[in-house]
Amino acid sequence: MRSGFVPIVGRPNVGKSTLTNALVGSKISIISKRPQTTRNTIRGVVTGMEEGVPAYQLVLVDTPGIHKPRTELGTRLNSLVYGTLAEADVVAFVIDATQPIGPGDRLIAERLRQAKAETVVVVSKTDVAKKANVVEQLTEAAEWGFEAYVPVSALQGQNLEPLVAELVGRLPEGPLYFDPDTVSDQPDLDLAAELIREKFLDRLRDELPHSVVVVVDDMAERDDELAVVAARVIVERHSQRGIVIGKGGEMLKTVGTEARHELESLFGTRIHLDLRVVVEPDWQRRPQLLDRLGFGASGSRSNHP
Ligand SMILES: Nc1nc2c(ncn2[C@@H]2O[C@H](COP(=O)(O)OP(=O)(O)OP(=O)(O)O)[C@@H](O)[C@H]2O)c(=O)[nH]1
Ligand SMILES: [Mg+2]
Repeated sequence: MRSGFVPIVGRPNVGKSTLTNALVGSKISIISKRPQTTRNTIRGVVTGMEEGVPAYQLVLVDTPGIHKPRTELGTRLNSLVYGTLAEADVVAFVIDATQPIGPGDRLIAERLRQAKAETVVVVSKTDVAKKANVVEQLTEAAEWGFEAYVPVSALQGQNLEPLVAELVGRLPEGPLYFDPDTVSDQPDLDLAAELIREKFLDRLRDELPHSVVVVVDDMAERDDELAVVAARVIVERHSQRGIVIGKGGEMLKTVGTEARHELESLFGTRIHLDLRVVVEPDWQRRPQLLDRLGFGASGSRSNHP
């Protein structure tokens, strides 16, 4: 059978995580309208079956958007992405049909050429882009000379089959890396932390979303019907703590309720969500603290290294 690793790379906000979830058919990676949402490499597994037997296995690797870093965290995230190219069998390079191709895209294209990775360019968000713009993007991107170009709408699930065919066709012969029923190798605690962070991203403004990191310290079943999830919401400054908690605790309550509902449907049990807001001054810039939060200088991130 054909199998292999497929990093999904591109600028922030182009729709990499939405595409990963659409291909996997399950929400394994969080989404927001803000750039720099994803902060980890998240593996999503797509196993194609034929007559009850695995015919191929794509191990997709959702990655953080490659950007000009302003903090130590940003630098680490970019190198995390470039690190995934070393284990890539094929790369899916996502560009956004609603935005002109810019220097950020060209830089990534250049890095992919240097890495000599077989690359399929994905033009995303075709549901909202004008047809003429999609054609323009395809024509301009074609100058990069990569292996294939596929327009898709991840949100509406359009044209995903041709994309899968292009990726699978370029995989080498290989083993079944994951059980066919597996959709992701992400630990439950990490997924829970991300889902909580997603709810903050929806509600917070300006630079604040970038200042928040969530760590789930414990998830314990109290009985058959209730699990207790204890999470720390870490911010960079005392003033931010106030905003995250909100007037009379309103913000924390709203976000907590939204997160709880999603965790309950994910884990199929009632959840008691215990959120604590903690200040770790300038955590995005402090190497040792980043290590402790699981953003290692290299390798994949885990809240529980
Ligand atoms: N209309 C439309 N919107 C999309 C599509 N794919 C993604 N989006 C939107 O684009 C925004 C960014 O999507 P993400 O999937 O979080 O983008 P990303 O590339 O993973 O972003 P980072 O993790 O920040 O690098 C969200 O508001 C999505 O709803 C699509 O196919 N159509
Ligand atoms: Mg993402």
